[in-house]
Amino acid sequence: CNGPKKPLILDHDGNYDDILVLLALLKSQHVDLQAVLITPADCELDPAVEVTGRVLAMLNRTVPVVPGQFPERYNPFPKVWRELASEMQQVADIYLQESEIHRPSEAAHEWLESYLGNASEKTDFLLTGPATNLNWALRQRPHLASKVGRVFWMAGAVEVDGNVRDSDEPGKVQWSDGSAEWNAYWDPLATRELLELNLDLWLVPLDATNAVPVHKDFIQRLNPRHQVPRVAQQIWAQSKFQKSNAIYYMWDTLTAGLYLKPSLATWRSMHLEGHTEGRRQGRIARAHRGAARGTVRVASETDVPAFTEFLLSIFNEA
Ligand code: AGV
Ligand code: CA
Repeated sequence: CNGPKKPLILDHDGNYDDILVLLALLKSQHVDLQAVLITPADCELDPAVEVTGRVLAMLNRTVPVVPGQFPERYNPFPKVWRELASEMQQVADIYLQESEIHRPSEAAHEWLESYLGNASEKTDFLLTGPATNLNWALRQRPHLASKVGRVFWMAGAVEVDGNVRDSDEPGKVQWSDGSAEWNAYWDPLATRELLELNLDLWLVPLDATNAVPVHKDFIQRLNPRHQVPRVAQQIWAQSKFQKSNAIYYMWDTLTAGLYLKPSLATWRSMHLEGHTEGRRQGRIARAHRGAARGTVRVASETDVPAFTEFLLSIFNEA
């Protein structure tokens, strides 16, 4: 897609692939990044803000970095995963210069309300963590939905198993039967409410991301002679060979790739709803027929080789 750059807000939650998404968007020619909102979900907030600021500084960008707040009720991510942002900060300490971060004093959802209120055109959203901030802003001021363009969200598991497991943090994940995906599970109410907002929502659930585990050959093809692909290579290597031995997928980078090039996947229209109670909380499921819900586009089959080449071309392009 050529033509004018599109305004975009990234809302991420500081894990490895969230930061990789930021790197990819900054290298893409087609995105005009307005702000980075940070949801304190799969990260510790301050290291996530710091790494984000350094990545922006590396590419000479002054974009607001706006920390979000915790919802009243949420299901915490495992501690070992939340600590990965500080591991990345150690990488940042070696490779990237310290940065002056432009950090507004309002919370992310309040910042977003005034941003959308002042916006003259629509802004797209890429959510690679829970949907708390966008949902809060639009609950507060529903008319601002007219300022929201396409929303791409990595969340949910529709026709496959979820990824919330008791083994993620033994003894702590007591509320899930394993049917939910983590981004949808962290703030189940925001998940339900966002699906009811009738947005132009493009969902990238585990149904699609299960096809893209991180592979060694992909990491090897990043060009270490340039700074951006070198930093990306470091982060991807950490993700693949992390201590916990969990399989790391290209959950968020697939979502960013599909935002930039939707034709890399096939999309199905579905009526979806989010569960908020009991052990199915956070599960995104097909809604009953006739339910008054907006239709959502759901990524189903990705052309994986084409996606891989596309992502490599973004990182390795001079
Ligand atoms: O459920 C996928 C989401 C993505 O946004 N996150 C990681 C990605 O950023 C949660 C998650 C699931 N399994 C994980 C996760 C793991 N093994 N390590 C860290 N985070
Ligand atoms: Ca994420």
